[in-house]
Amino acid sequence: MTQTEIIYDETLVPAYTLPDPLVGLNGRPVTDAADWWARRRPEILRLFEEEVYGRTPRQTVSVRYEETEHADSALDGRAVRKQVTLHFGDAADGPAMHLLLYLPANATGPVPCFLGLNFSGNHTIHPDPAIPISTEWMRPNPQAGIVDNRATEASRGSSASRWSVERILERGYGLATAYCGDLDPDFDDGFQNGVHPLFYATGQSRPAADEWGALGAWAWGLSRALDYLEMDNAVDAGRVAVLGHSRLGKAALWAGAQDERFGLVISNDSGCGGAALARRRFGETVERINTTFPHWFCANHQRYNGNEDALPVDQHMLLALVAPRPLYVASAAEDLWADPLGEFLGAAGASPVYRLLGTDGLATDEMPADVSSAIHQPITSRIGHHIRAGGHDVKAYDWERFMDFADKHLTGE
Ligand code: GTR
Repeated sequence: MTQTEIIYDETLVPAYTLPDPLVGLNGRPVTDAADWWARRRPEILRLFEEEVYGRTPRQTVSVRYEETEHADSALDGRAVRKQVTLHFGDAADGPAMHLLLYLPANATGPVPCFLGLNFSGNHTIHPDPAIPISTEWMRPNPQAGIVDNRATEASRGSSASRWSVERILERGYGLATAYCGDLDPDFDDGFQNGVHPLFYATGQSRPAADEWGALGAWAWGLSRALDYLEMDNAVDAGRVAVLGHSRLGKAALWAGAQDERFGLVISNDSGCGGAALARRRFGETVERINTTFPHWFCANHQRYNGNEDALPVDQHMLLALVAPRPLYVASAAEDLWADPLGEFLGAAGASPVYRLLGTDGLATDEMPADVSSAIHQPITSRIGHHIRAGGHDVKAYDWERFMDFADKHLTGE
């Protein structure tokens, strides 16, 4: 049924029953960890592939790594900066992802790293003049210096408030980032640009109904960035936290669910198609997201427009795919479009799988009476969570909590 009104009132959330992550499609309960790994986890992963994000191609493409820049003393001596381009496929003008890497200059060994895609080019995350302005297609954003879908010099540093670069370095972490549009520009072009065409079979011109969309391509790119980090001796690739905000939080979760090499997975305000339960239909709904962004999910996902109860999964099961690795779900109190409570309940719903696998999951199942009563009270069990005051954004507060959580669960410091 089409829902025209957006629900922003808890009393209007319809009654729903979540699929149980610990009961198979055939009704058989998961008895132990071995049963989870052998049977239920692959089943849930397949359901997300076929019904939600689309299948990531199993085949590989050739990747050529080109270090385009390296400075041992960047950011006033605080950082080592590296810029590496990953060229995908054999064509000279094929898709390429430009990875920017900052590492603490005073590191005495390989460092743990945060890895996340950015919305508008590497040059927006910091005013550092050594970062080239991205030449890729950008979504319109005149205030941020995007003109005719291209970045201008005015966009340099425009999202610096979302990346606590100096603090990350100070706390002993590296940061790696790339522009999501390097992998797939964020508009619906029938998947002619970006990395999708690299994988088309002969005669194929767009992904099949159960094949990946833009979120899938972004998640794939995060794994390719990790391939690079694994080869860089200055990085402790066993301790890479994949993270993202909003649509890129959805991509980070999908990457972390599929690729078990990620040591920690962090979602910031990821909302619908991210950490928030779809069945609540609070804020953004499946139909709304599939209509505004028809290229994000696979075509099969459209079946669930106004029909969330028919989904064989819900987003708590995406989070459960990260288990038993540490997972952090961050929300913002005023970001009702992303359904903060639905994100909390997604985290809580993943908890039984964490417990089955011998960890504590989310330390509370208690739903906050209302979002505002839970502001700035981070939970730091194996599934971590906080609700920040304010709206849809990434703030210094979020980064400090991510690093506290990484200190506890990723680096053990
Ligand atoms: C919104 C979209 C959300 C979220 C957000 C963002 O327009 O409806 O799902 O992804 O964009 O990425 O900032």
